[in-house]
Amino acid sequence: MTWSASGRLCSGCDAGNDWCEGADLDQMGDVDGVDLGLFVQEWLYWCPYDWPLK
Ligand SMILES: [Ca+2]
Repeated sequence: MTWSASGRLCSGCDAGNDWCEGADLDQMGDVDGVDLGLFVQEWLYWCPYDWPLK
């Protein structure tokens, strides 16, 4: 994975554009390696922490 070294994938994310349609997972205003890490982390869980399922 080299995404984190490539810098921002997208910027200008805010509540007005639904945080780049949900891609800006940490809602910091841009889509970068941090968001990719969060995405992978959630994807690896059997059940993501924000899902209401038990
Ligand atoms: Ca982000």
